[in-house]
Amino acid sequence: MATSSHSDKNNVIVRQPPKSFANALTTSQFTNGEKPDYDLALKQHNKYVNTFKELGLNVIVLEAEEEYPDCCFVEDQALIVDNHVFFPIAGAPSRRGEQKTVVETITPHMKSIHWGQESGRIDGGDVVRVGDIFYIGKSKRSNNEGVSQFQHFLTKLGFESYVVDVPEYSLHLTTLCSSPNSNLLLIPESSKNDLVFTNLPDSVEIITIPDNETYGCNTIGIEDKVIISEGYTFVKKILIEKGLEIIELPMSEFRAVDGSLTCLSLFYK
Ligand code: CIR
Repeated sequence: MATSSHSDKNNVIVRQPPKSFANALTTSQFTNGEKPDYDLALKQHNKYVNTFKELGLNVIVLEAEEEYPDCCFVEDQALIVDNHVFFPIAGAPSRRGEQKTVVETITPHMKSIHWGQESGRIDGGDVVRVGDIFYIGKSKRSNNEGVSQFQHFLTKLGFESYVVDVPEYSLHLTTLCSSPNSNLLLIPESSKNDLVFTNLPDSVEIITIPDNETYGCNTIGIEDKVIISEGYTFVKKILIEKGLEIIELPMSEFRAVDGSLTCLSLFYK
């Protein structure tokens, strides 16, 4: 989800992993450094795409770009808020060239277009929307200038936003948490004190997830359904108890390179 509201997900842009996927950037936050398997990643990606089709979304599949091993993580290349877009300068220099095709695809559908300026850095993975409040991660991939440019964009659109310091052990803010609907926020137990969500409304319940399911904290909410990563039993059980319908997807190959469910998609109305 990152920046779109739960009911605004009519169209989704995804990109298939390239054959060079084994060279994607990774801090091995969730693994022991194993390389991802391209064939399995493609199968997992196809399931991801089919899920959106089955949910009735219009799915736009971009072609893989071999020179960009991380190109399937389209979330990082555009911040779409109610069909207004902010194109950031991505934090990782090796990923900046991925943006061109994303820009060409999205631009015709947007009400307004805004560009990140030097020396600002921010990735889509740094942003979590909780209802109508935006939390912006100050992470390995963002800097104060990038965060403040995006906040300016949000302020002009009438949204409140707050900065959250992302701990060193994590890549992005979305790597650690998500808001599967406007009233829930999933956070791993040991990150609870590290992540400060200023002015979180009382209506939002924080669900603390055991640390061995940290990767499972990244989810995608679409209306009353939630897509979660396969194998996270606590996350699954608690979201079912909250009355949500769960769709589980295998994500092992994306997890190997620090990629979560939200990283693979960009939604717009
Ligand atoms: C990277 O390091 O940039 C990719 N391997 C993973 C990007 C994950 N994207 C995200 O959290 N939005």
